[in-house]
Amino acid sequence: QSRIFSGMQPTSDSLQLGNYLGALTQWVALQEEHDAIYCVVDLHALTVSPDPSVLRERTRRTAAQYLAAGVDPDRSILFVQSQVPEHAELAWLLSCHTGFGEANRMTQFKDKSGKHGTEGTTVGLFTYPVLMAADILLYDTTLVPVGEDQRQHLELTRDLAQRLNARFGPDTVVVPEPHIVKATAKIYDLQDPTAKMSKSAESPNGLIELLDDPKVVAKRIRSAVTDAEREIRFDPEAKPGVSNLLTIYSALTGRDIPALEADYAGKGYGDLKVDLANVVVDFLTPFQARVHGYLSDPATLDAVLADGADRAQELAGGTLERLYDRSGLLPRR
Ligand code: AQP
Repeated sequence: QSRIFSGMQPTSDSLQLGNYLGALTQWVALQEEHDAIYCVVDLHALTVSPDPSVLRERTRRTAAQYLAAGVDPDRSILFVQSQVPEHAELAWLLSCHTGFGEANRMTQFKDKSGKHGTEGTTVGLFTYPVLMAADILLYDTTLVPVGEDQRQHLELTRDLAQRLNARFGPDTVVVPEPHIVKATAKIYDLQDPTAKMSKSAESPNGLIELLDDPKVVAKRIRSAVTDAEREIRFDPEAKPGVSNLLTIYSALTGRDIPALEADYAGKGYGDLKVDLANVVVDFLTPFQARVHGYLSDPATLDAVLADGADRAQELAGGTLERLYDRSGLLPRR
């Protein structure tokens, strides 16, 4: 039996379509067959200095979106990272096994700190991948469903796991595998279809947020950047904009790409965009109603999360104890 772990940062009021298609839909599918643990990684969100009351609200909103997407707290463990202190504790231990140069090679850090240069950034942003490794290794995770942008962080997690096993014995931690579904591994920005869609994109025009007004979403899809040809064909190299629209269409309807190409033979980009806008709005409308339902009862939502934290902590505590022991830390009694 595989053990699944994954998380997302509460860095925005809403998740975006890339988070949903790249990760969240896989989470929901995987919980059917496996033991799954899903986390709102609020400690990670601290790396971008959020306003405290905004962070709290976004943490609940993120959890509500997991539930609305179909994460089932009776089947999976659903919790908030900061409520299980073992995450931060293991991150310290792992940081003592991570090479500075190794951490320095993480491209996401370069992208995210780039604008301000390393002088204007925090140590937390730099060590973010170490905390992520702790999240995963704490639960003896075998599979981590993520989008393509997390592949390098997963590699670091695997390297750290192998290092611990070489140092402290082969059964010290489980070495996890990424679970990246190729078709939806990277959803692109509608205005810049060579850049990944991101919650914290500089311009919102290329972004589809799950909690956006459906009218705004439809307009953004209709204004998506395509190319100067007329043919609706899946070719990510030559036609990144059209290919991205086809990917989204296919993922939300379950219709495969060749079938969509056949449906749109002889039709124009405008037809594709109008139909896709309808598909996305039909998905978002009931999704948003479910999210608002969960958010209208924060006490129940908090109780679900607290219960998840209790269950997660039981597993995390055992792993941390094992690692502390093998590291030579003196037990309290
Ligand atoms: N565009 C994308 N296509 C496919 N998968 C994606 N993911 C993110 N963007 C896309 C996947 O969603 C999960 C979210 O992880 P995260 O919250 O830790 O943040 P991230 O990867 O940095 O995603 P964002 O949306 O771009 O957030 P910000 O702007 O806060 O950095 C991961 O599994 C990721 O692979």
